[in-house]
Amino acid sequence: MKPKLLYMFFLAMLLTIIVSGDQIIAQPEGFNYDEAQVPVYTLPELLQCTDGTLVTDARIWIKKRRPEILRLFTEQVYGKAPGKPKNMKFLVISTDKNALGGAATRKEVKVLFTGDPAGSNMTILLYIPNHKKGKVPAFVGLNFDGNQTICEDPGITITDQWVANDEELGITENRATEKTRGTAASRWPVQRIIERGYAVATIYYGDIDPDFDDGFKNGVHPLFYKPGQTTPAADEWGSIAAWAWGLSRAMDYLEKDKDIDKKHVAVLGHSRLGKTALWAGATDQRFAMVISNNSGCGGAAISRRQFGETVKRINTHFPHWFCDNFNAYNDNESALPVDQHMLIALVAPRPVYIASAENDLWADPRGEFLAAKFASPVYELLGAEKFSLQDMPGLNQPAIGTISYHIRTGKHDITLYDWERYMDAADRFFK
Ligand code: GTR
Repeated sequence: MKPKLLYMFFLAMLLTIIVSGDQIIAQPEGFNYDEAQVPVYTLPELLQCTDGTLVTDARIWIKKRRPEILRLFTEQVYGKAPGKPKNMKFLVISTDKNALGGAATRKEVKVLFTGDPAGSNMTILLYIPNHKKGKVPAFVGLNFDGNQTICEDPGITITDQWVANDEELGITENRATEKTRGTAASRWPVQRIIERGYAVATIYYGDIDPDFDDGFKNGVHPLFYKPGQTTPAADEWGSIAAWAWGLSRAMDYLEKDKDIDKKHVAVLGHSRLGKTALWAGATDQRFAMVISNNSGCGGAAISRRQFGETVKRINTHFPHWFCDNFNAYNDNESALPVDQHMLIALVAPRPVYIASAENDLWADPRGEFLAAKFASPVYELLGAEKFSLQDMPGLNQPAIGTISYHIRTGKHDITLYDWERYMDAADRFFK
């Protein structure tokens, strides 16, 4: 081999090792990643009520089966959440009409859950395109590390809530620093969203409930305890339901904002926040479109497949995410009265977008695809367009419809590619 060829050969080998190494890190060991090892399973009947009634028309779905499925997910999986707090108030804490070099108006709105400015609250960061006249459609989703991470914009208030320590970002005392500005910008292509004519709203999920298991002492749970209660009951909300509740409170605000077209607000989220977006969309029908980005186990993936992350692993690793009743299904998925295609069906007939990533085996891309496909009968029953795919599409070949799906190349993440597709779908349904 010529030296140049030899060099290129070694470079290629090195890259293969790095790429496969990335995959090993991303997919914990000791779990099934082999399609041939997926157990034979039977999904609960989507269109048959628990009492045997067949769901033969839209009325039976709306009046009987949908509420039943919603109740089963509530009591067995995510937990019951309260409604809108009586004394909640919104406080606009900053406005900049000339943000992003004049392209957008930036607002920050504090949601005071009890009305008390010193009490529990979350901050909505909102960008509205300046080039559009009248009300605009919007995307809303939670972020992982604070509003200041989504964009370099120095005007964004840095969260003062608990954040996870991160050596690289210099976070040691669970407090965010200046250094974190813009660190999640690749996940939030704000300029591009604005350019395409959409508003975007986001909230740090730790404002609603910090993401660690503290027995529900912090976050919003204690605001709603009955006298003497110290922890949610077995069928009451875990953190995912609390985060979804926060998204509904953001919707309470967006409905009132004169710049937002409240009939066209899409809720989206990545990973655990994708699970959250699906649950928010299921429980709150004001969300006109629901987007699940790599949501996996407890999100869009079929639990019974036990491919990648399992119910037991998620419940033991993240004991605060779901309600305690969900533990009964550890190593016992077949006993679940629901599976995740039924969660997607709760969104019907509103547009839903399920997205996977090629290397994200932990989230079971095929299980996410199948859940989208198996939700289709409800869309058809309600007179909406049926899912256009029989089999999984090729990489980067999006199928945009009332039920949309894509699997892109790359790892577990939310990227510009994903956002462009979500906006393509929104262009179709919101314009
Ligand atoms: C993982 C978890 C997944 C997913 C992910 C994330 O550790 O197992 O269910 O939610 O975290 O949210 O990034």
